[in-house]
Amino acid sequence: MNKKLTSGFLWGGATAANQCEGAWQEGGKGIGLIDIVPYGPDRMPVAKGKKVMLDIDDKHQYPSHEAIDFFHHFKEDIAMFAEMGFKCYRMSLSWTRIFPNGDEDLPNEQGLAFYDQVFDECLKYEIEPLVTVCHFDLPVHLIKKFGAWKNRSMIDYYIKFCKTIFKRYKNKVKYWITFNEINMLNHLPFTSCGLVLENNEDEKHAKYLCAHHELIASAKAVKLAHEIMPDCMVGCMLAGGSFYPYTCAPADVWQAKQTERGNYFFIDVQSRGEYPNYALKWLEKDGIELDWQANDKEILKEGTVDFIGFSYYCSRCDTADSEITLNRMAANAFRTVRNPYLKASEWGWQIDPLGLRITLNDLYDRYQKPLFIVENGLGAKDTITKDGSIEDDYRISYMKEHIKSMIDAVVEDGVPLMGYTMWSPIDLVSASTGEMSKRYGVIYVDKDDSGKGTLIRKRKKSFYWYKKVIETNGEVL
Ligand code: BGP
Repeated sequence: MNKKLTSGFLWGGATAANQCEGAWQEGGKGIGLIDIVPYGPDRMPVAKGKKVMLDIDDKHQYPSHEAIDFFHHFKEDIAMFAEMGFKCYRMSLSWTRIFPNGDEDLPNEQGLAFYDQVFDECLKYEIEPLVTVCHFDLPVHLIKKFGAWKNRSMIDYYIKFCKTIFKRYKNKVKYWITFNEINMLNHLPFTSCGLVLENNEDEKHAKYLCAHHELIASAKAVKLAHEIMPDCMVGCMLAGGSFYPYTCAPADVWQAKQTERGNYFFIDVQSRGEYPNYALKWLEKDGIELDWQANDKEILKEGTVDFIGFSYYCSRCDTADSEITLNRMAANAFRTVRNPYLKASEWGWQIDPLGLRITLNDLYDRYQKPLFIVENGLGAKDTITKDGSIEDDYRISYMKEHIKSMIDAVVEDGVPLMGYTMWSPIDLVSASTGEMSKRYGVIYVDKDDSGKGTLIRKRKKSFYWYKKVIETNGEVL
């Protein structure tokens, strides 16, 4: 059997503007969502949509303000990606670099020029950019003025942003993603889409409204991208990871299926162009009315995605037994039962390489569209040895097992996979905790949780390992 990945397989890494760029007030940039998400114990409540403070407050430390200062280090960082042989670099654009408040008539030229330089640097090394239009990011001004995605007018601002960047970068970027982990709206509503609940507002209703507007915006963006860039490919992006029933009791199987549907709902719409029946029934049952407009159905149909991008860190487990505790920390903000068969990372995320093969197969069975693993990696604490090296064998082992499983899905199960961009090739600020010490990189960045450090970059042991993996197209792991 052919045990090889195709030669055009897009190996690489993924980052997000809000977690790596820093320079939060340079180049005409406005205040973005992540600039007000605090570090420390207030982060998770805020991330979940509670206790939201929409102004900068000196009591909090905002790690994203400097982050790893990719804004000033991008040439050095991309050169290191190139040294590893990257074929693809997934990154996102900071909305507020381009439209500082979101509702200006004209974009900020300095912001556009910055990304021109970043793309040029990638293309110089023949690294294909894969660009997420919106990765946990939006202008704070739009939250204050309209209540963010609860308001339908967000669609127009988002599309204006899309039109600007599609036209500007049409000769440099072929691969696009409309929203990062769109289903995270259910789990981290503030971080994901700026959802702030007003007094007595029904949370479910508010979330569905945001979802509907994001789905219409996504579909419009796909259509627009195809008009402006006929050869481009546009994907959706799911926080992936299959749901297992905790036992084979039919009630557990049903519960796991229902929870999984809640996860798939978004990409069911983005890839099939219509609301699935189960979601329509849920809305009916909860008495939720969405602001459907005359041509919404047509828009969804015309804007289906070309590929399914997804992140995979862990699998999940669900039960119908209310006596069993569900633990949100065990699975990237998702509520899950601890799976007794799996080990977990230092942050409790359950490690399940075979689960990646299962998820790849589930997704392909469900959608029959090309897939793209756009995030996968291990958050861990690294130590620097006396001789200055970083021996991160745990990270190598995590990635090795997941890549093996990915190759099995491709060569043995026939799943069409466009590429694999690990999260993240370089240490950056953690989205859920705001820590620097939760490191994912194969490149170390000297910066600690209190924001101190030289920002010097260093190759970890995993850097050389991943370089070899790419060089041999996954044959040497
Ligand atoms: C995904 C997000 C990323 C990234 C990653 C790791 O959910 O798309 O932005 O942060 O998870 O999560 P964390 O940084 O919380 O460890």
